[in-house]
Amino acid sequence: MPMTELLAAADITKALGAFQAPGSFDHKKFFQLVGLKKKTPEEVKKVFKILDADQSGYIEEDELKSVLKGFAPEGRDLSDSETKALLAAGDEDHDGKIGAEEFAKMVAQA
Ligand SMILES: [Ca+2]
Repeated sequence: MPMTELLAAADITKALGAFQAPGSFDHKKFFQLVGLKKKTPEEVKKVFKILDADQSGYIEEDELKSVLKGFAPEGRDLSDSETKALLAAGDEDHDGKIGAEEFAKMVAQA
């Protein structure tokens, strides 16, 4: 499923544009700008499944690094420090990856 079936293309463009500067990524503001906050738990789960590119059931570190590309192909890669910060923000059970429930919590707390 393309991300634009779940989120408005204009919101994705706006959210990606807000964090173009390296090191500027803020997942809370991003989730708000991209419209995720307003989505139902079912829709948030569908977004999670798109970001879980290899369908492993988790968003691993390499998928986090390219998480913005999951929203649109022109999204930039996160820097290593942005990737680590994002993982640390969501990885409650410290298994080094983000599960669906952890992702839903990140969105809810944004
Ligand atoms: Ca995965």
